[in-house]
Amino acid sequence: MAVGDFENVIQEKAKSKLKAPPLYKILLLNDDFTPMEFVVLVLQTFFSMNQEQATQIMLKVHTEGVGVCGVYPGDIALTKVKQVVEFSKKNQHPLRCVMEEN
Ligand code: TYC
Repeated sequence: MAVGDFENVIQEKAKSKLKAPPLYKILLLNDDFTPMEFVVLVLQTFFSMNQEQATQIMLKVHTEGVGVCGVYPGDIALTKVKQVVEFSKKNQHPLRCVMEEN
C-alpha cells in the first residue's frame, strides 16, 4: 500500500470520530403569577425576539404549558437559563426556565 493510501485511511478514521457538540433547548414553563408583559420582556431581552415573536411564544407557553425559546450549545444555554432565573427572582416572579438536550 502506498503512503498516500495510509494517509487517506488515517484521515477517514479521524473524521469518523468527529462529533457535533450537543445542543440544548431552552424551555419556558407556565405559571399563574408571572405577568405576561414580563415574559415578553424576558424573551426580547435574552432571546433577541421582537415584540410579535415574543408575544407568540409567551401565548404558546401560557396556553400549552411549555414552549421553546431557543436552541444553543451547552455553555450558552446554561448562561441564558441563569440570566432568566436571576432576572425573574430580582423582579419577584416565579418564572421557570430550564434546558434539555435536543
Ligand atoms: N400564565 C401567566 C399569566 O396568566 C403568563 C405566563 C406566560 C407566565 C408564560 C409564565 O412562561 C410563562 N399571567
